[in-house]
Amino acid sequence: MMNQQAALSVSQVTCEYREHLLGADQFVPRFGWKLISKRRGIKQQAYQLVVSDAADFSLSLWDTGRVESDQSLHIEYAGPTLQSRTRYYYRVQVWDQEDNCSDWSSIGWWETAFLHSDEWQADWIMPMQRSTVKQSGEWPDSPPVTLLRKTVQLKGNIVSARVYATAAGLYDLHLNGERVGEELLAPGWTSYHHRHQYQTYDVTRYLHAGGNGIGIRVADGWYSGRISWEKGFRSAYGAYRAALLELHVQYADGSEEVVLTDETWKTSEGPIRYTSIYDGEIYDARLEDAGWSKYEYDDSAWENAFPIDLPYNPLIAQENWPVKVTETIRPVSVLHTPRGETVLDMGQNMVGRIRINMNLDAGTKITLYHAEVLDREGNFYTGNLRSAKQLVEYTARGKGEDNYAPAFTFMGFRYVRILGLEELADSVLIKGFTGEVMHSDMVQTGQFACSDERVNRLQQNIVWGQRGNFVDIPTDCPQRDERLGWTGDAQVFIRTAAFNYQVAPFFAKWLRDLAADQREDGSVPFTIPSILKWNQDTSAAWGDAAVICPWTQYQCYGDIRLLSEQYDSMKAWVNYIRGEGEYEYLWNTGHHFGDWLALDAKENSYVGATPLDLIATSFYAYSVDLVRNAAVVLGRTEDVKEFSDLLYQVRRAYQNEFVTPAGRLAAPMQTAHVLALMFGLVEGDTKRRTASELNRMVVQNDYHLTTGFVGTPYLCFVLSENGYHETAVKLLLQDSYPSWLYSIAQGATTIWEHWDGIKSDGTFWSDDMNSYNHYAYGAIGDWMYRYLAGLDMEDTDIAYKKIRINPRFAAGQLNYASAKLDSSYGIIESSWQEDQGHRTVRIQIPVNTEAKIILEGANLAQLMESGLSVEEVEGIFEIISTSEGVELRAGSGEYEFSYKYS
Ligand code: RAM
Repeated sequence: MMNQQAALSVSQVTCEYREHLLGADQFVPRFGWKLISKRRGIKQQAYQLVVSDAADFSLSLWDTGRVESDQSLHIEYAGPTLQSRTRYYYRVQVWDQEDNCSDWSSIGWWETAFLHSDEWQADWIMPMQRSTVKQSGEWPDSPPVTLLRKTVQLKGNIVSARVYATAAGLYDLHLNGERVGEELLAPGWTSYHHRHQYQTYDVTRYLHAGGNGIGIRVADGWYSGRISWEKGFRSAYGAYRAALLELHVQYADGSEEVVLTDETWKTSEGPIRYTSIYDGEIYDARLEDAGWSKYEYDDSAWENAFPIDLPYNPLIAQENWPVKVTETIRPVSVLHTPRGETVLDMGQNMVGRIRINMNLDAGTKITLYHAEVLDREGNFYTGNLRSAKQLVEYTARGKGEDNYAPAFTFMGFRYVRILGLEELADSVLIKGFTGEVMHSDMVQTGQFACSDERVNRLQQNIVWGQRGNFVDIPTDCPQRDERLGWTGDAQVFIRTAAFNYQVAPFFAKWLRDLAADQREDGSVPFTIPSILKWNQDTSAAWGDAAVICPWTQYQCYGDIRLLSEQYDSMKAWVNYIRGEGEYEYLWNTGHHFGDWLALDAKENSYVGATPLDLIATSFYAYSVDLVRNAAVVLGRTEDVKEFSDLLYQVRRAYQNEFVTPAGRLAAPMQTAHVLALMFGLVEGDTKRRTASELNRMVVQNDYHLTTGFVGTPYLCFVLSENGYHETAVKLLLQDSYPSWLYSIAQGATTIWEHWDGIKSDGTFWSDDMNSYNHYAYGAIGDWMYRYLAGLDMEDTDIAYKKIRINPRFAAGQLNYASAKLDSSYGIIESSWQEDQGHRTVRIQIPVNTEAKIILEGANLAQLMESGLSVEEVEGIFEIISTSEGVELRAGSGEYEFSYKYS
């Protein structure tokens, strides 16, 4: 039964979302795979998964045998107990419904690190002297970056070597004069006292028999550096820097050698004189010695490091994709501003750093300032950075050896003002500087395009906003003295994020930090990891991230384990709300951000006009609803009952309080109407009235929105869902202020925090809070994929196993839209085109899934698929004519429908 001309094959295998995973600490990792076939209607009927600790599978550790199941995601390892520091290989073969068998998949592997934190043998070490070097009056205190080194003699034949390392601060690893790996900003930002990541490096190729040198550089970073806008606030986790490292070397004879951080390590300072997340880096290349991590380097003037008593139990293996340079960008031009500044234009508001690669004279001093926008006159503008300096001061080494990029910081910028090289020709400047884009190295999964180029630019801006703000945690902004994991922003954007990129490990890590930082009473801090000093910082629609994010992850990736891990945190949030209001079912107390930055806010206020208790109670209902759904999934029968009752009560309380007896929503704001419709708080006639009233408000406002952070993400959804799709599309295509396309017309290359970040006269919103890279309003992306292009799943489904393709055409406004998603099962596509009353809809459905396809305006008699009448076509197994068009059910495969529409 083998090899039906590749009828069915496994295109990708994963363990915990990666094909190869170095440094895992799950006791029970989970496997998944994607299948492809040229034939239609293919499903998996059975699988066989084999795990071995031998690359050739000569001995299998765990062999499931043939399992009759269509499950191809999250299959839990159930073999013998896994060992630490061991590589395991896995592969799978599958059978389809006709019992055709695939070949074995390619071989994936994962390698465990320390499965138990008490396996760590190394000491945490820190530099003895914390000399404080002040560079100039304006820099906050922070000593130069610490260097730590150690030499070791290794014996003969090395077959493999691993480093396990982390730092209290940020670190990078150097062996024998080379920087190891591409990870940046390691160990990442977590709630360090509870969960502190370490990294695993395969260092086999860096080592040799004989003398070897190991080096670690340690900076303050989020751990002990300046963080938050609160004046003078630093050392959120501790006023020290420390490193922890183990090198494990395996020899061919089976023996092992281990090198540990301890008091025999030496410490000194290097060329990085100052570094900070917000402020940038000061680097004196004349102090560089490439040999500092080599064996033969003379460290006799260095001091001994000292052990520091830090705990091991928070240590966890890296969970998220590491931050890396994912793209390099060349400047598009050099500008000479009216004020006489020399400014590089990168052509894109990007996040990362600038690399200098030039022939400079020794001692030449360059200063680079980074800014997002130019002012009305075309001058360089940094007012919106507030106290963040994001600058680089570089002193050249000379001799043609200047090649530098800051190591422990990142900047949000499009423009770079250069001081110190004014005499150089523009062409030399353009060649000498490169932008390095940095973010968590997630896999891109989504693509959206349509017939309006402005909307395509919007989609790109959303993607750039995601890249720039997914720097290990979901930040609000990447440039000013904030860059914090604001919960509200994350929850509004998560579903869009999960279209554009694979974000499962990214949000899993962040949600565990959320649970770790959640307070005893269940309240959720404003930002995660939590470092702001306010005690009572929680708000409706922000704290709800505790519920919305795990639920969305479950929907998008079917990650039931994460849902179950987060369940207590979800429940605790809802129970917190329950105890907060003056009355159990209404949340009418406390501080809230409300419909943040909405345009109906009072003069000089950021808080929109929609009543705070209405927003709080709406999200209360929504979160209860989702916790109840989670309880159903997790089989918590008692909770299902409890939360169903609670939901009923909260909805009733909402209606009593906010809906008039005649059925009108009392709060006349767009956002109030949006939430009522989105969260199912109104029904029947009241619902119809609410929708038509919302439509009226938008139309009367000449198709402009007034919504802020809370109402905007759902505005187009509720219009499309309630019979006003045309209005939703008009809102999207609106380009006068306020609108999504207004910023595009102003030349934006990322999403702005304010609808009027730059006003039509070219002036700015005030300096005090004005980011040009804030992804919240990018949440419209979700609607673009699901409604405009029509790529969605059934409401009750998870991970796109039951796909729903339902393009909402936009006659006269758009004649083409297309979305693709590389889902957990494989590529889904929904693309449509309209031409003179004729529609073509191109669809791709992955193996082992099926789709409901809704073709509005189609007439069965004329509906064709790839030139055949749909009734004759393979793969389609149900056809229903409805008053709106035709509904079909189809299995996997590629389809091209065409019809004249009415
Ligand atoms: C701002 C942040 C963020 C928002 C909070 C309430 O400081 O930038 O976007 O969530 O305020």
